[in-house]
Amino acid sequence: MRTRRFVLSAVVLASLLSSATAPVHAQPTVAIETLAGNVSQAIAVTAAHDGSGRLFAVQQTGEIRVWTGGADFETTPFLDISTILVSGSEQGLLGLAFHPDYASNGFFYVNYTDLGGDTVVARYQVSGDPNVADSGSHYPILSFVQEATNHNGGDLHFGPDGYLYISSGDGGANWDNSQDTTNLLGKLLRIDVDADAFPADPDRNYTIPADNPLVGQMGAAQEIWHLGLRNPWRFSFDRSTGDLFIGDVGEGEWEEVDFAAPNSAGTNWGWPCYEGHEEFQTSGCLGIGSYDFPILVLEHDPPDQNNCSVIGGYRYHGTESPAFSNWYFFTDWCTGVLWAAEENGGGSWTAHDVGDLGTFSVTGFGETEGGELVAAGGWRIVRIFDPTNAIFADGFESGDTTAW
Ligand SMILES: [Ca+2]
Ligand SMILES: [Ca+2]
Ligand SMILES: [Ca+2]
Repeated sequence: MRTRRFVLSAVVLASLLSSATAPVHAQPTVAIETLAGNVSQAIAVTAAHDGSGRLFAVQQTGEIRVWTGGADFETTPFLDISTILVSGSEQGLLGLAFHPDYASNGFFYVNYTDLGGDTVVARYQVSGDPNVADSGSHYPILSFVQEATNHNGGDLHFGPDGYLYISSGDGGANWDNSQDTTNLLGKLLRIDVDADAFPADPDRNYTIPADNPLVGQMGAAQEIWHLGLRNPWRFSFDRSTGDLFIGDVGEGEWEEVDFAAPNSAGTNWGWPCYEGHEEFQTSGCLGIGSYDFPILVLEHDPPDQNNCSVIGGYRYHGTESPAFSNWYFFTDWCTGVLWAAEENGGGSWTAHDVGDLGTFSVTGFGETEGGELVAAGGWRIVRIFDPTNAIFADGFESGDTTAW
């Protein structure tokens, strides 16, 4: 049976969850508008950082759609891999990241659950048409077995160090995977996709960075960068500082946002020993000092708004909404509350309810090339901006868009 011990007092929790503590800066004023529609089951959005200003929406069903600045996404998908994957619930095309040198090499990376339900990270390349990828360019990078359909993680991003980071859930069948350093489940992985250290294996095409924390440890999966995660559905790097934010979806009580400074490796975020700050299943666990704890938590039970699945977002460093600077934006899938959080100093954070994204709507945030905040959900991509400061550039005329 599950045991509980409240590590944090109710007062401390209140300061994390509400405006009980005075903010360092006034909380931002937020407007949310549809940027472009005509997508379907959109779960992620990202830019290629090739100077084109385009956005790419990931449809869970297996298509990547491209937006070139109009009212809608292009009708022809950038890529369609719907025939090689299984989608629905927590499966499908789950993540997309463009190579830091995309403008010159045309490489991008996807994370999906294949027809057997297992996780595949693969590379594709753009075709001669910048708005269409070469569907025949599939090149496997890494794959691993999923024991159940859920808890697949699925996000991927290049870090400021040029390495590819991949979030993986505990697999869904065995919580203990997250503490097991011999497998890739329940981890944040870090690999170098620019070389192949496994020439005899055609399905494994990357190298292990020499400073990964488990390099040289017998039997360990050396791709591991951080561990102890349950289902890190969405994570991001701060484009200015390199700080890492992970939204780790909780089990029954606590949603959490985890934070790591640049280049800190081997952090253990505690699952399944701890859920949020609470003990969960501590049999066989290490001392509490071996684990790191979230900077922000959201509770499932009333009266805290029935949170169910945190959607990790971004710390803003764009130019159109200066009042957003340094605020970290995130939400919860079930409540749709848009939270803006800032560090108070000394590692404590305060989150404020600054907007309403709608219930069961937004499943991923993204940034434009210039660092403006956007989000993906269902049939559209929305932009999130400060209506009192925003510069309506590049066709982002508020009068042309549908209110959220
Ligand atoms: Ca799974
Ligand atoms: Ca190989
Ligand atoms: Ca945790």
